[in-house]
Amino acid sequence: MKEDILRLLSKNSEQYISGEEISSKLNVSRTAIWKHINALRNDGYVIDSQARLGYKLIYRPDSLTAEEIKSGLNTRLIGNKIVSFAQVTSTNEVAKELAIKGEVSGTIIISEQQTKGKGRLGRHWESPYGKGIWCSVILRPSILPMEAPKYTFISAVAVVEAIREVANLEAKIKWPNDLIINGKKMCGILTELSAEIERINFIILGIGINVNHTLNDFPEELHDLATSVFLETGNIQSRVKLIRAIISKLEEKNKLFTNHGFSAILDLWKQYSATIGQEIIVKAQEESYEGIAEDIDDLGQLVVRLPGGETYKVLAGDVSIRKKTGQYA
Ligand code: BTX
Repeated sequence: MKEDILRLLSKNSEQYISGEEISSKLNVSRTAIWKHINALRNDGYVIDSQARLGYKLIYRPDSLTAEEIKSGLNTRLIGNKIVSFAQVTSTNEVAKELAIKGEVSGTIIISEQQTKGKGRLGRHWESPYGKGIWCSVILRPSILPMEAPKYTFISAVAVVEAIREVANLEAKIKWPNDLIINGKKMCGILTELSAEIERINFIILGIGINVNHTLNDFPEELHDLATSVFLETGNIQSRVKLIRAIISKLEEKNKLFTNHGFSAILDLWKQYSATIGQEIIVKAQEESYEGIAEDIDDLGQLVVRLPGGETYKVLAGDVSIRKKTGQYA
């Protein structure tokens, strides 16, 4: 109902809309409308009310609520349902619980803060309140489980394009799951899978983006490793605009993948890559390999040209890229 009221207020943003009109359009009592308007005010919306005229929306906050994100969103699959929280342990964990209970494909879980944000391999992901975008998408694609990592690539391409469009910032993709700028991490993607041998039950696409962080919003150990859209552009960004753009791009890239195959995604991924052609060290489980990152194969594996001339394919690992100084970062 809050969403519907907000939609009506937004449509009439130049003028007042009477309680009576809202009441008849949405088929609810005037008292219920008053309650929802107050709830919206508590969420940070400024809504003026005048005795004879009704209500007028004056200001919308940059809050990552389902109502705010949904208004003006035109996607069919991704974000068809959005569940927003002020605080969760990890949006991936909440998404997983909901997916097990049967939540539909395309549902997004988003939170202003995560207390136990997860990176890969049990690492921690810093997710302070109100600064970033911490979200997870439930998907149920008809592909083989071994193809699930392709969704990390689809997401990376979508997020790069959204950041370029909204913030005019050229982030690059570091294989397999980071978006970096000037060598520092701005976004991480964590794709998790529930599957049987031949069938995916669901994929959880976890996306974390540092948006309006100042340096003080990061713990000291991340000062040299992490950055945010604000730190790179000097401008506070609308997180709502950015998440809407990400949702639209995810839908677009998911369609591209379905209709034209993974090679269409890889072509874009390579354009945005910070890894291909670089001297790298890749740590994969117990082993480390040093060489040139030559290509990505059609399963998303990194093809490394080793010093002896032979190539080695890595399915999962952490890459450090050699800088001009000779150091790896
Ligand atoms: P990763 O394992 O590649 O990166 C984790 C590492 O990144 C940490 O060990 C730390 O060094 C560094 N790090 C931690 N927090 C940040 C940060 N905010 N910015 C930059 N660097 C950081 C990357 O894993 C995948 C992260 C996915 C996060 C999303 S948020 C929404 C969803 N829910 C959830 O719990 N995880 C995902």
